[in-house]
Amino acid sequence: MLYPIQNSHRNKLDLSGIWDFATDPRRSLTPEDLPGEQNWRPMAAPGSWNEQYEDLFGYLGLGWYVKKTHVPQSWEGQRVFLRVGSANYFAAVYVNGVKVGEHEGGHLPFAFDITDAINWDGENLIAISVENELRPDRVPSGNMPNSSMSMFASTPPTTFDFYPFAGIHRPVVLYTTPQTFVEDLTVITDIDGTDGVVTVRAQLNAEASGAGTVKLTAGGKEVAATVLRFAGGLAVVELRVPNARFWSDTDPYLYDLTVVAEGSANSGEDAYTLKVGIRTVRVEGGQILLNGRPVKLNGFGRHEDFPASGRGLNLPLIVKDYQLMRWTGANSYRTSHYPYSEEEMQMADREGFLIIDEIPAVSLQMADEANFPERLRMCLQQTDEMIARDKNHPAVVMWCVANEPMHAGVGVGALGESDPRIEAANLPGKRFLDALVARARELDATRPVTIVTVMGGPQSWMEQCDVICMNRYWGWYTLGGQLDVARQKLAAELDQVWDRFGKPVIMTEFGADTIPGYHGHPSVMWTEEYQADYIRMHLEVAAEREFVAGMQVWNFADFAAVQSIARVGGLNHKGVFTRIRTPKMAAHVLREFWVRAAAPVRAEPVTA
Ligand code: GCB
Repeated sequence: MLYPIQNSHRNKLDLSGIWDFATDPRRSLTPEDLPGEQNWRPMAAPGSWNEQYEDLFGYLGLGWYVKKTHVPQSWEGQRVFLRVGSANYFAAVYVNGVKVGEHEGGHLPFAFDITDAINWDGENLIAISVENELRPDRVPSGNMPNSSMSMFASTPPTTFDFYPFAGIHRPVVLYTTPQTFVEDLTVITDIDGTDGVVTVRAQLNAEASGAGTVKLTAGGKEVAATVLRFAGGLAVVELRVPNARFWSDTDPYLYDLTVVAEGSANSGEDAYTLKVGIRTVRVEGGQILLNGRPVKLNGFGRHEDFPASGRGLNLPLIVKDYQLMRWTGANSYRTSHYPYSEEEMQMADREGFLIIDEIPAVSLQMADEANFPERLRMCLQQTDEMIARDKNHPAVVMWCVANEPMHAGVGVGALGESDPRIEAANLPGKRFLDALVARARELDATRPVTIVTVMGGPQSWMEQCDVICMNRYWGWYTLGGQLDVARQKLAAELDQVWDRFGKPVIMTEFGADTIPGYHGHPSVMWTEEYQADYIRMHLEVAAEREFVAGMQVWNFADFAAVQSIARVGGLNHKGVFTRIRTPKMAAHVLREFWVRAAAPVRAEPVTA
């Protein structure tokens, strides 16, 4: 699933813009009748429909997006694909009334070969139907009879704590390739002394043989190159880069890698270029090693979320958010709770952010075994699709295959310590999660794999993880307003987990809801002072423990959640920035720890 690019062998036409949109709650529209007499209204794509119209806020049923486009005649003879960057949750794509494919699951791209459906002499009608119904057998799930979210009495009835935005969330593009083309590239990097070792696996779309080249350049200058010999459509080569400049969070240096597949009798030449960062990631004892050196993942859990655009790709927001994260001194985030846009991942490569990349398996209800087979199928598909999409990003340093799977009888974050007795009772859940961890490892042996666990959940669910990732709310959902006791509980739990597993620990969530502008002395829950104290307490406890390999605050910014007694104005207010990105007091605390503490101490002048 390579990102579509424009070069002299490939073309790309971005169909982002204002589309025609109509709801179809009874599913009565047929693609042959489109556009028809519907009540079409303008709808931006990418963008969630829920925030563009007040009457669509709660609508999760079927909606149709329609757009007409010409396809350049100069493209004739090439293969033409239609690619959707993501659509939540289920999408079907039609070209001139012909169904070209469908896709289940949000947040990941899908593409169909539409060459045979194209009208080269005139306009082409593209229609995409999308629905985001909440169902118990989907991932993530909704409309559960006994969801662990029931304590929030949520509307809509999700099992998770964010708004289930619906629609086309990332660009729809047409792109072309030659008949025989480079369908996939896998780039694996290693370090040998001061040399970089880059292994390239190039896969054609057909079992063709033939020749090609691969070249690595730095600032336009060639640093390594070799020939490719495709056999059965596959070529694997190794490049060596003497005195390589390694990619890291402090020096995110990127090379350009270009693969060329020579043309044949029935196909022109193809070429594909992607950015490559030479780096290694390993886990050793209580440390995560980037290029052999210990690194801490400091930053956030986030959401793709903003007024009006909803979960839709919002490029200025991406730039702004990276700037704000840098300002706090962060070097990392988790793509909670679903893979983020490809543009986000490209920014992470470029800006030097260390990413924990997560599939949409949030709040899997592990007491509900009846729905296991369907959910496992989806989780495996999402793992496959995420790794296929993101495997070449140096920024991605870890795969996460679940966030807070829920064991029987749990309320979100309501519990304290994990009780070892629940482990035996939760073996089916463990088997489910172990299967996901195994799949990620099978697909990519070069990155650590993890699942993010809920407070009070069975610790045995973390056994297979390379890094222990814990969401904990000592001092918020548990022991709210009692930061002194919370500090002791947190410290004790971190030490216990380290004793049991002997692996690096990342706190992937800790946070306190905070109404911006609400102050208190003494600091009480919901005030900016309380959030600042709560975060300071956590960072202090972590600083005393070398095995804590990262602290990711929940959340970077306030975000749209469900309506409930726990979510003021339908927002989760745990952001250190507001939803429109103004800092709360806590953002300054992060700077204190992550910028000032990290600043090099200036040597005092030596005086005689
Ligand atoms: C969690 C979830 C996250 C919620 C958060 C909260 O543990 O992983 O999705 O938003 O707690 O604020 O309750």
